This record gives sequence, structure tokens and C-alpha cells, in this order.
Amino acid sequence: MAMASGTALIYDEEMTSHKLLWDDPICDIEVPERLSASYEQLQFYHLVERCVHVPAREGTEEEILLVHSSEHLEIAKSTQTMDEEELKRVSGNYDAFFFHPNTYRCARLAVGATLQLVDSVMLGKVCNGMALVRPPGHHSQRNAANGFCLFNNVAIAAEYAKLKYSLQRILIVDWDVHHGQGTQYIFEEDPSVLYFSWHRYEHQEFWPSLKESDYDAVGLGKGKGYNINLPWNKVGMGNSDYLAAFFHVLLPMAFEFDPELVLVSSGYDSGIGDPEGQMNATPEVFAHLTHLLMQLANGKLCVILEGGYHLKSLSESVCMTVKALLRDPIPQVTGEMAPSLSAIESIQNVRAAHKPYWKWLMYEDTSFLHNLSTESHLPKKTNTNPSTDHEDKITNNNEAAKIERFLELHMRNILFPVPPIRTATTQSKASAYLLPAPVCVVKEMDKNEVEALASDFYADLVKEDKTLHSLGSMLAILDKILKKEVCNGITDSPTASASVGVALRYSVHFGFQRVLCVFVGDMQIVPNTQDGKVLVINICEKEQSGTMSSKHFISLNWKEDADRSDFFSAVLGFILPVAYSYQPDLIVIAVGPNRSIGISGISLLFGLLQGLAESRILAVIEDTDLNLIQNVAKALAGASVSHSGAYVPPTQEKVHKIKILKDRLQQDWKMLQCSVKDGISSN
Ligand code: X5A
Ligand code: ZN
Repeated sequence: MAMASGTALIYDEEMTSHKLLWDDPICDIEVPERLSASYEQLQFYHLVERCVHVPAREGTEEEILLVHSSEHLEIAKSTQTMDEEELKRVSGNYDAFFFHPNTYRCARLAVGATLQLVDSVMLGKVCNGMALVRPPGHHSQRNAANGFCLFNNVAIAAEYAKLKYSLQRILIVDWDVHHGQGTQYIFEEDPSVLYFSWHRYEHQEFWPSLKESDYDAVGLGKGKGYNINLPWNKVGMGNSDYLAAFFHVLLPMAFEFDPELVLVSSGYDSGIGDPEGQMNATPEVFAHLTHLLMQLANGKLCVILEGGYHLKSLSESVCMTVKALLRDPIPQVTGEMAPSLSAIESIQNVRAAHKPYWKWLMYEDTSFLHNLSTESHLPKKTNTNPSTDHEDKITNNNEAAKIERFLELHMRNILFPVPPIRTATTQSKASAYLLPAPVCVVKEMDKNEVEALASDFYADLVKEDKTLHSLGSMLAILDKILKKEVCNGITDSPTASASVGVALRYSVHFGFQRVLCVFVGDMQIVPNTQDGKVLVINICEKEQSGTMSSKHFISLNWKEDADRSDFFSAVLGFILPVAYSYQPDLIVIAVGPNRSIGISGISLLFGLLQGLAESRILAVIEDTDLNLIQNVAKALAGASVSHSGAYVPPTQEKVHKIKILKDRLQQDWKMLQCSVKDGISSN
């Protein structure tokens, strides 16, 4: 089957007909405008027309019964002909749910829309996609509606995909701010579905206030280890907390699990401004979360709407998600890149709870940490100055309007035009024609142009004519990246380190403040004189002498055995956190000879790092291995790369090496932090 491309979008206006018919201060946030506002914002950014429109359909009774009891189905069905009084009475049987005469029809459309998305992805009609649905699903249980949810759309989709496509491993990522306890109950004994949820918890104070939402609920029976709960014990979690959760909990597990399909229970009540979540994450972080998940399951990713109650925050976050699905370069994530102490505590605890079940955690020194920075033993704050519901509503509305204005400005600040060309190379090499089709060939600079542009930068570096010659290709591509005519590019050079040295000087001279430079293989690295403006990560086999090592020069001695790819854990647990801490505005990756890292590791590195620096990556290759060059070009051009089976957990020795580096660097590169044991003060 040809490599699937394209992004599906499913939206059916009929799902806006489900609405609350009476006064209910708990349910009145789940409004039809959640759907229409999201869709209108997608139209505003011209994202709708770039997606493949897939129609919704009704889920069949048989499909609903994959997860739910026939009693539950029959009750739901019976509400279609009820009058308001009866609807209110039936709704009262559940915790936070309302029926409308068209609710049953909408819920069946929500199920069907989700299954249409799964079919489109599994049949290769598209690579990924998003379904905008109402009512949401993740609180719904076998026999009960709950928390605005009637049928569990995502859980039904997982059972459906297992059955119809014989899938053996499905990952569900639930980034809604509430715990999808419904989904947890449905799969808690099922090792074929890995369920990850983070959620506002506040030591069980926050709805649904369940003991089983805590980090120690790891699954039951055969499903032990396949339920991951990351409880947030404080409000105000932000971009770096969410990214840290991905780096240090979800992603290593997900790569070890190696799913064949990823489903996202995509609630945006975990975003800034949401009245339920009270969190701080800004819309662009959802583009990053999406991008990170796109590296799994050969890119097969289905995003299904759950919660999200601040209309502006919701709709901008939906747009950022779809932008990432479409493989547009994504905005840099804003804010201080350091997880909060409370987030680190939660991350540490869930890692400790899962240590028995995951090979990658085997040698990590994880230990539980209880209530170090929390006041959980104090009684819940009582309202000393009681204000009326009415006053509360006014304060909340003011707050919501403030966030709305903030987001209007924020999005204008971070969004940028997408360069017309994605990946560039030059004709310098016969192999150019062997590169994948979307790579665009640009003209290299001649000797005079090179001299005029960069003679100040290479005099001491370029000792050989062949190096000078290769600069014509490198500079042509770099220049187009800097001028935002292309996103990324690939060039070969007989002396990559000298070429990279010139590239770094040229970029800094051009005005770039933070260039991340990754060397893979044995290379004579040009000393970094651009203090702080370049961060070098050197992945080599040879042990480097300690003299060069500093916060801006990190040497990672890593050698894979012939058939191993244990480099994955270094990328996820070390390189990625350092890169996100640094927030580069350009990335240069040099791949040289004697590289001890396999092609799948290198592809993963390119895939993941594209989430940074607005996707500005220059690849300089000093290796004539055509397979390598093609794979790097493919990754840069945005093809999803299969890492299936490539993940191998690291040895004790490797884990120890990373730990030493982490301990040394986590004060400087704070996204490395995943435990509070040493080096972090607890205030
Ligand atoms: C889907 C979702 C929230 C229910 C909150 C009830 N439900 N207090 O976000
Ligand atoms: Zn929610």
C-alpha cells in the first residue's frame, strides 16, 4: 500500500442540536457553540479546505454494544420521544448529564464520526485526522452516562479497530483535563489498549473525585501496567508541565508499547482560560503534543474532541492540532521551559508506580514521593467570604473575556507564514534525483557568491578545495532557510564539521540567537565561539575529554549494538528535553562517518526535532550511505517514518550515563527534571 498522506476532518452541524433545555449550572458549559466556533476558526485559518472532508454517519447499535450494555442503549433510545419533564427526570439519574430529544441521534453521529475517522486512517485514505463531535465520550461507562458523555466514542473506536482491523496494540491518549474514568473502566483489564490520562486531581478534591484516578491505578489482571494516570495536584499547569509529562512518562512507554494506532481523547479544557481546568497551557502546546504523537504508529493518529469550555481557547487549540496534523511547521512553545515542582512530583510518582511493568524504567532510579510540597492534609478551603453565584459568574465572565483578548494577541504573535517550499537540496550530487519527490532542488551558489557572502566566516575553517566547493550547496540552502523561503534542507559535504562551522557563524551573524547543533558520528568539532548562541550536542562513540564539556557543549557517548536501537531512550529522555529547554530558532544536524546510531534513531531525531525552531532544520551529511540520505530527506519532507519494533530499552550502563548527564545539566536545562530528589529546592 502506498504511503498514506492527508488529514481527514469530520464535522456535522447536526451535532450542534444537542443542548441543555433547562437551568443547570453544572451542565451549562457544554454548549453547541463549542463545535461551531471550532469549525469557524478552522475556516478562518483556511485549514478546512486543506483537509479531506469525511462525512459522519450514525454508529450502529452493534457498534455501540461493543462497549455498552443493551440496557444503556435502550434507555438512551427511549429519550427521543420524551417531553422536557421526562428528559429532566432521566438526566437526573446520572452525574452531570442532560438529554435533549435529539441527543440520541447526536450521540450516534458522534460514535459514527469517530469510526469513520478510524476507517479513513486504517484504510490509508488519509494519514491522520480529527473528528469534531458532541456529545463527548470519555466519562461514559458500560451502563451509564456521565460528565456530559453518553456513549464512549473513543472506547468504541478502539474495540472497533481491534475487531475490524485485527489490531493488537492501541494507544489512547486522554489530554482532557478530567479523568476519563469511563475509558479506564472499559480497558483496565485489557493489555491491548494502553490508556494514558492526565487530569486535574488536587488529591481527590476535583471531580469526579475518585481514588482510582490516582497514579497507583495501573490496571488490573492482565491489564496491569497498561493504565497510566498522571494526576495534577495543583491548578495552573502549563506548557512545560505537559511537555515534561510526555518526555518522562508517556512517550517512552508509548514507544516501548509500539502501538498500531493512536487515538486521542482530545479535550481542550486542559488549556488556558478553561473554567473547569484552571490550567495555563496555551494553544500551541497542543500542536507540539500532536506532533510528538505523530511519530508513533507510522503516523496513524485519530484525534477526537472531548471537553473544552472556553470557546476561544478551545477553537484556537483545535486549529493548532489540525495544523500539526497537516504537517505545517508549528509555532515555538512559549513560556518558561521548566516544569513546576508539583508536576515533577506527580511525574515521579507515576514513574515509580509503573516501574514493575516497563523495561525502560527498569534501571531508572525511581522512588515514590508523597505530599512533599502539598497541603493535602489541610481541610479544603472554606469560602470565608461567600459571594453569590451571580457575582461569581460576573468575575468568571471578566476573566474569560480577558483570556479571550490575550489569546487574540497571542495567536497573532506566534503564528507565521509557512515557507512556500518545505525541503530543499541542491543538484551537487548525482544522488539528488534519488531523493523523495517533494524535495525541491535549488541552485547552488558559485564560488564568487560564496566568497561575497561568507568569506569572513570560513577563512580559518576551509583548508581544502572540496570543502569550499560544498559550501556553495550548503549556503544556498541555509540562505533560503534563513530568508524563510524554505523550511528545511539537506546537503552533503565531504567535511561536514567545517561546513557546519561556517553555517553556525553565518546564522549567528544573520541574527539567530539560539542555534541547536547536533553532531552524529565522529567529527572534529569546530570550537564554539558564539557564546550561548550555539548549543552543541555531540553523539559520538569516542569518549570525549572533559575539558570541552559545558552547559553549551554536551557530549553523549552512545554506541548501539548491531541490531539495537536503544538510542530512542536518549532522544526521548535527554535530547528532546534539552532541546525544548533551549528553544532554538534554528537546528543544524550533522551526520558523519563512524556513526554508532542506526537509521531509525536518526530518523526519529529528525522527526521529533521538527517540532522546534519552526521546523528550520539544516541537515549536513558526510556519509555516502544512500539509504541514510533518503531516510533523512523523507523525514524532512514530512513522511511518517516507521519505527515499528525499533525501540529497545537501554542497558543499565546507558541509563547510568544519562543519569550523570541529567544530574549535571538539569539546573541549566530544566525540562530534564523528572524527580525532586536532588537539586530542586522544595518551595
Ligand atoms: C467531557 C468533559 C466534564 C464534566 C464535568 C462535570 N466532561 N462537572 O469535559
Ligand atoms: Zn473534560
